[in-house]
Amino acid sequence: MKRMSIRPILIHPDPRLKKVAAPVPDLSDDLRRLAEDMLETMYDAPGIGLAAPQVGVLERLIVADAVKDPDAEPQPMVMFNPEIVLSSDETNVYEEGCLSIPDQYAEVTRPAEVRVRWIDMTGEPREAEFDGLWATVLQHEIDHLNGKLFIDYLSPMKRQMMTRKSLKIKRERARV
Ligand code: K2U
Ligand code: ZN
Repeated sequence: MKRMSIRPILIHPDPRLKKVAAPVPDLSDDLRRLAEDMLETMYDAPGIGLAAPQVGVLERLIVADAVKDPDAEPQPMVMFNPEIVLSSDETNVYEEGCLSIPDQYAEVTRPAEVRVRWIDMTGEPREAEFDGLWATVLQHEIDHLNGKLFIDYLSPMKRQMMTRKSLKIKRERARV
């Protein structure tokens, strides 16, 4: 059985990060392998979330593990075709980062609680409510499936500054 592999993460600006990802028609072993690779890539980064477009796959699949306590059991979450079906009026502010916009953080305000519907790894439909960091991460990842980045919530000035810095990092990493 081929072991899982860590996949390269696309760095902003990249047109693939701005596209709307296609719904997953139905589960396959390839999609399950992709989800496993995304979890391994996320933990390796390290990160607490990752969306398929970030590894160049324009399909509606996200993974997350928003358990920040290093001693706690990891809680890997895999969601195919996730949808937010309800979000609270109350909001939360969190200093977000993004593995596709390295080393830059900014405060983003989002609904504090969301109810999400998705298909899980076994192909079963699921529905649950999330609050706290889980709510933030899942909204951030689902935004990725719609070509939206956390910097899109910032002022044009701030967004431009962070894009320029990300481009600089991207070019440095591209040089051998
Ligand atoms: O790029 C991503 O989607 C991974 C994001 C997940 C995230 C979403 C919302 C708020 C924080 C993080 C991060 O880059 S993972 C790295 C990280 C971990 C904890 C806190 C901030 C950033
Ligand atoms: Zn991100």
